[in-house]
Amino acid sequence: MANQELESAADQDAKPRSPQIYINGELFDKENAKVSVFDHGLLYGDGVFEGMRSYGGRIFRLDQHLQRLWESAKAIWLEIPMTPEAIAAAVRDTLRVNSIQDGYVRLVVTRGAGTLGLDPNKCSDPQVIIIADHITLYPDEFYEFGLEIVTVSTSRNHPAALSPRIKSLNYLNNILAKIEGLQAGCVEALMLNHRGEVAECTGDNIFLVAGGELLTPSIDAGILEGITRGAVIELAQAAGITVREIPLTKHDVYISDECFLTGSAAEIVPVVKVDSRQIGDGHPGAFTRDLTAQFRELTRS
Ligand code: PXG
Repeated sequence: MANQELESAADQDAKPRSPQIYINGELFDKENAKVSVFDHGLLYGDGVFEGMRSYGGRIFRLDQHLQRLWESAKAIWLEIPMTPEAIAAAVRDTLRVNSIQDGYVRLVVTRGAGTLGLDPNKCSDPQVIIIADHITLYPDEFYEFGLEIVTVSTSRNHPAALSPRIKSLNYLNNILAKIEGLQAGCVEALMLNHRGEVAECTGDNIFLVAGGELLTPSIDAGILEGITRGAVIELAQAAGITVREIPLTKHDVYISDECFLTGSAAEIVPVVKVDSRQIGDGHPGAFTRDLTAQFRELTRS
């Protein structure tokens, strides 16, 4: 019924005036898309989300995003009140209604409105929210000339306290690191884990190239298992490049030949300076450029 509503909305008009936001089977103008101030998503960051890219009106690796959403929800005892198939259809319809081909989709599931106490059992209806928007990419020069990043003092959440594999609505860990990065003049920041090893950036996974091999922290370093990360690993392996998921230190980063970040929003972005040290020859390297070209091919095909 919800999807029928969406279908007809999509058919009626290709370009609505106001962006249409999906909440629990209904579409709302952006101005009227609201949730309760008692929603535990707001009060406690109690909920999960996905950030996905669409290319030519299709979500890149939607199945993997939905799987990760369900895994995040399971980890926090949140029951998503729809099937993956129904959410997939709602995501596609929301893109279509908003006439977005190449864009960004934020899929959010909150715990729902409850009382002013932590108890999630007091929350009645989880809110399923889908926002389709145009993506604001990093400026072109970041891709052409590479990024400078810094290691920040905020370490990644200890996996025993809150697993970084959960893509939860509580992003304070990453936001604090992001603020530290911005204060140092960098749009991305490198976070270490509880062991002092390289983990990931605030919204991106990290890769190094050293001795012709591709190196990246493994999931048990306490990182988000990025969808883009997975795609890049597959592309590299298909190209015959050895990929090693191993513990990495800041030192490994400093002496690497190439460094790049991956994420749904950023795709693949080269890094040419870390903590004031030039990486490789200070320009995006050949592995990074090749993998970027292959990733473009994959997403646009
Ligand atoms: N690590 C963290 C902590 C992230 O939040 C990634 C890695 C990369 O994962 P994916 O699956 O996207 O390859 C993320 C994802 C945004 C935005 O609006 C952030 C992400 C994704 C999409 C948009 O800043 N982070």
